[in-house]
Amino acid sequence: MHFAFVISSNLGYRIPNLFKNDSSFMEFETALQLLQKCGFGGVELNLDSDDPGVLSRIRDSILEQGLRLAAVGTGLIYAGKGLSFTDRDSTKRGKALATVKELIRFAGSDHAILVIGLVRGVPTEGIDARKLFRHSLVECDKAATEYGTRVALEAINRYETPILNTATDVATVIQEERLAATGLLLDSFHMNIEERSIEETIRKHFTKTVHFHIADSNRWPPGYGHLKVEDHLRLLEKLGYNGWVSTEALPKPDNTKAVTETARFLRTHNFIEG
Ligand SMILES: [Mn+2]
Repeated sequence: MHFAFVISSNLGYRIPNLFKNDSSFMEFETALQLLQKCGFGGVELNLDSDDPGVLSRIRDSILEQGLRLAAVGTGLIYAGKGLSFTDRDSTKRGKALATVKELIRFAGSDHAILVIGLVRGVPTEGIDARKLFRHSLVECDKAATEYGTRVALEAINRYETPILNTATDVATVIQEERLAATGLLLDSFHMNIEERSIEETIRKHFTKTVHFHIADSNRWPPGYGHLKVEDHLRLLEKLGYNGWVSTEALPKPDNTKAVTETARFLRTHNFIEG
């Protein structure tokens, strides 16, 4: 089990968008140094563009800090740019899919996971969201097979999207569409809202789980709410989970403390050394 931390312009350690703002690289590198110092092995990034120059600069910065790219999130394509797999405008859907495919290629070249979360969108009335979303998933799975990337499809709580709220919803789509390169992303914050039991969900879907997000009940870093995140991690460890666990929390109490307090939590419960 390896530990990463999200850096992005919304969740995690919050920095300005790397594609819009050249000076944001200063803040990005400060964040990377802090992760390295605190004992994290990797970083998860939410990206909303496929500009090759920026992507290669991102890769260089991560490697320079001795970290690994754990995962690439795509939610900002929707949250920041308003593009999604279920938009009523086919041009917008096409742009969302093309960007995600390029990011699948980028992730694959570093053996990183590609996360499909909110890029599914929030469908408006009269849209066959199920059909559109499944079409995009099949396309992403093909690209992932081609580039040797693994796609993690996330169950997201009902307040953010009506599409695939539970782990069972996600597992069903993967099975029905025979997605070979796609597995589940379980997130403690979303499971706390949608699932009857977080532990039972982990056990039931463990063999298809390829990525894991942690945050506490209030989406603050673990230890700030009322979830027993340490029990979820202990169970993953017991089951032999060998993938990444990324902390995807709000930058609370502030950017730095979100990282240092998560590291303290992981050390206290003997998940990282130091
Ligand atoms: Mn998540």
